[in-house]
Amino acid sequence: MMCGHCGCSSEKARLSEPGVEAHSHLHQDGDSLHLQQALLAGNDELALHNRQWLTANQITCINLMGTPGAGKTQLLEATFAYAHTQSGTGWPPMAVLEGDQQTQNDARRIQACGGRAVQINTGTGCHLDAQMIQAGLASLAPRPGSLVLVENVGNLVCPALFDLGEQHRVAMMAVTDGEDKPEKYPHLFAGCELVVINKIDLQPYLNVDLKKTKASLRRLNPRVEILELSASTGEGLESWRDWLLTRAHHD
Ligand SMILES: Nc1nc2c(ncn2[C@@H]2O[C@H](COP(=O)(O)OP(=O)(O)OP(=O)(O)O)[C@@H](O)[C@H]2O)c(=O)[nH]1
Ligand SMILES: [Mg+2]
Repeated sequence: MMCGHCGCSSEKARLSEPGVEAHSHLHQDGDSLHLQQALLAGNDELALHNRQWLTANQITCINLMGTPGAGKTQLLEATFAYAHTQSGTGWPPMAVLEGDQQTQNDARRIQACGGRAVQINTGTGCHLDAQMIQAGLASLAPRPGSLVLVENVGNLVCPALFDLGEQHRVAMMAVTDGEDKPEKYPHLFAGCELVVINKIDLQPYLNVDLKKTKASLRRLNPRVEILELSASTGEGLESWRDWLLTRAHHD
């Protein structure tokens, strides 16, 4: 599936070998715009299929997008650890689809926490798409009633364009990313229900002004929820748990 804006092709990327040209940008002429629209429409059709399958199986799917290194995997690790300490108290079965260009690192991190995870490598691709999620779900085979957490490729641009069939979108940034990320990358932050601002344990060492971040978020997305937390220390994790469990299907 080709990215309609930067032109990267994850399909080509998965088949590519070392040394193959990595990233070719489309020219924004009339023909390529047609091509982009067709590709995005193809993605939307598959996303609809995924959503119908998820709903039929009472599975809640959350698309976690954000900056590289924001702490997406660490939040998922912390979520599994938290659920483990509270087993039997409202947590559904959980499983993870991990998206990265290369490496199995993040799936291994989730598995080390006792979680089920499948890694999707996008090669030169900069985002997950509905076709990858369809294949990932087939391999993950989540139980009916599960919560499936998708960690998208760390990137604030292209993941926002691709519907995966998820029911909920979460954007994540860290205090170390700087307060202006929502203004610079508005599409992703405008299109999510929740923004997680991570690494608040580091705030005392930085000059970052989170009031500015939150004001930009509210301008872009007046109904957005904002959670400040530290996936490392566990501060704020109760609110994340509450947010997740409110959205999860219950048997
Ligand atoms: N101080 C602090 N460090 C954190 C926190 N969360 C994550 N980190 C650190 O930030 C680094 C990146 O964390 P990851 O969980 O790998 O980030 P990610 O968003 O999954 O990164 P990519 O998958 O590469 O996009 C690691 O060294 C983590 O230990 C936090 O709340 N506080
Ligand atoms: Mg990660």
